[in-house]
Amino acid sequence: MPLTDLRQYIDALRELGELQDIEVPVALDLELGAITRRCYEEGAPAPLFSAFADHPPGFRVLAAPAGTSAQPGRELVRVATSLELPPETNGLGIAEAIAASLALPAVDPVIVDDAPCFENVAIGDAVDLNRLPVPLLHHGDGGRYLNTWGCIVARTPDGAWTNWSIARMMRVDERRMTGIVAPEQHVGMVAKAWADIGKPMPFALALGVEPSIPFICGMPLPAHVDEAGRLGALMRRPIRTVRCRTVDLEAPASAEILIEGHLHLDELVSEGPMGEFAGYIPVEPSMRRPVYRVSAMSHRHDAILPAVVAGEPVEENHTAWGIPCSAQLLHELRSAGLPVTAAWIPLRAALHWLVVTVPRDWRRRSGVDASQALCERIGRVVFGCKAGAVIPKVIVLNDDVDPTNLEELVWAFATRCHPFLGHAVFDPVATAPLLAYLRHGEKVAATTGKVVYNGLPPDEWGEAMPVRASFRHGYPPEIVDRVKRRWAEYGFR
Ligand SMILES: Cc1cc2nc3c(=O)[nH]c(=O)nc-3n(C[C@H](O)[C@H](O)[C@H](O)COP(=O)(O)O)c2cc1C
Ligand SMILES: [Mn+2]
Repeated sequence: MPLTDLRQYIDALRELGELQDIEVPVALDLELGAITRRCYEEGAPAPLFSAFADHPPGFRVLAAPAGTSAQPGRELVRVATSLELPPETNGLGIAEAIAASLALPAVDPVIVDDAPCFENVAIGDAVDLNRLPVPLLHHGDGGRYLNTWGCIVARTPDGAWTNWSIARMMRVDERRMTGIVAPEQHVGMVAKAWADIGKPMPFALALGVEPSIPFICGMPLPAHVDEAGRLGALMRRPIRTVRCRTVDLEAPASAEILIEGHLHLDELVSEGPMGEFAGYIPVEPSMRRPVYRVSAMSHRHDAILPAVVAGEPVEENHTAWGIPCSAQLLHELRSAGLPVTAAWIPLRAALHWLVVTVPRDWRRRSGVDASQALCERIGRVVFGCKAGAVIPKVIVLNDDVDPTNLEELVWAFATRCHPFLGHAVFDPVATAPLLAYLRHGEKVAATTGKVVYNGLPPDEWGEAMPVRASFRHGYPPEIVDRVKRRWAEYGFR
């Protein structure tokens, strides 16, 4: 069943035991954020808040829309459901499905005549962002964040490229917002193209859209690729869009709330800090960031604002940015002719690690004969593409290791990496400035040192590998079967 709006997704979550309706009034001031953090950390269902102790009625908030679940075997059920995959699909399965769609032709969106968000429309001076239930998410945030999960639509002045992406936005006052507009991100590139012709950038912010959209907004596709067409290919149907009222853009027609206006790169106000994907509220105080001036706000009756409370893994940065990022890197590595079994950003590594696994016969398949040379090639591909801009550390392992299994990963990294032989070091190399440990000068220069840890067997072993001394790997199948069969007979329960 296609899930073409947020309300259908909420119903699907409720049926899967992944939704908690919260009817008692909850404070927008920190209480909502604290509840949501606890949900992430315990794998509890996504909270749907319908009343606020410190805000008038009329709106709801859905938080943790793509958090992980404590249900056994269903850790990523919210992600899988958002992408209309079976609820048990694991991380590698989700990444493979996204990567496979990159080989398909784009399916462009269709423009529909009307959308539910136009049930209530305010234009110009009538706009009041304070009507929305905008929470104070973390104790220490520099403001209230209106956008943590919305789709920002931006189009180049020549009309050739329409980008959809996620970047946080803080409410400033009734008709202004501010947020991160990084020059290396596509919204920053499009805004620069408008600034070059002396104009502010028209934008639309679609909040509370159909559940698949945030996953394409978080995906680091190459520049000049329209996210909407890629999502159409992934979902095997065109995404519905609708014309905005005050800017020449189309936005996802499923939006609960639609905000339109112009981004002024030359008008700066203070923004942040805010709890971030690496797991910290940075020590840097607030920054000067550009202003989004709002010209229209539309919303459905009883509209639902989505909320992500970024921080220690696992939250949506790790699922909706990290998993599509894994998929894009898998695609880039394979397109470069490398024999890669899996490319996976462990959810708990907060996009600071990428694990790449290769089959034992990688020499024959790649034409490369030394493991360090293979690591160098992997590093050139990863660190040379947009998706790898954020990744500082790559771990290369044989594909007997399941990179989604943290116990196996810790053991393999600890026991297979020589402390100083065989790693590929790249220094300096371009970086996204968001990494948690970067020094101030590195953030300003947007360069740092990066590394590919070589966890492959020593070259002198050839294709030989030590036998894994474990129940699962170290015995003939008939012994494993016999032990499993007789387990209760031995007296174990
Ligand atoms: C929940 C969530 C929040 C995000 N917040 C930001 C942000 O504040 N700033 C930013 O530059 N990227 C942020 N990202 C990552 C971008 O969405 C990602 O890099 C994406 O590739 C950007 O789109 P683009 O490739 O079209 O530039 C966030 C991703 C998610 C899923
Ligand atoms: Mn893009």
